[in-house]
Amino acid sequence: TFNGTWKIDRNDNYEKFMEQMGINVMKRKLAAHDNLKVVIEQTGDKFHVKEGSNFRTLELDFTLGVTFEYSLADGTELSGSWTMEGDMLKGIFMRKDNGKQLTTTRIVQGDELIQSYNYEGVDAKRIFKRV
Ligand code: MYR
Repeated sequence: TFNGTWKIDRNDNYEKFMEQMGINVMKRKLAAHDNLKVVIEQTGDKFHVKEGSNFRTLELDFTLGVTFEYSLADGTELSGSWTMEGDMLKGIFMRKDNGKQLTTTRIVQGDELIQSYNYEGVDAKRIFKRV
């Protein structure tokens, strides 16, 4: 289950990923230590997510398979949806500014939530621990 409070523990190749996203070095340095915390509440195919970081706090709702809008901390707007494949959440999002695709997955392994990202051939992971 994805339900619970998840706090960022470590990143893998996130710096390179952000660079590929076109984020400048100043913002990358800050974002690498954003203290991201995500609270996930799943009820059937509906999710309520609370996100908190050094940059912002926000809450959002989405339903599996239903397109919604999401803005990154730097203002980049995405549109897309999550679906469930087995135990894995798979997200396919499109950047509104350039039409390029960002894919992401979430999976729980033990006491960790692993979120993977791909953008334009660069993969990264952010690994969260259950609080
Ligand atoms: C959520 O389920 O938490 C909201 C929807 C997430 C959409 C995809 C997030 C991609 C984040 C990429 C971070 C990029 C930083 C350069």
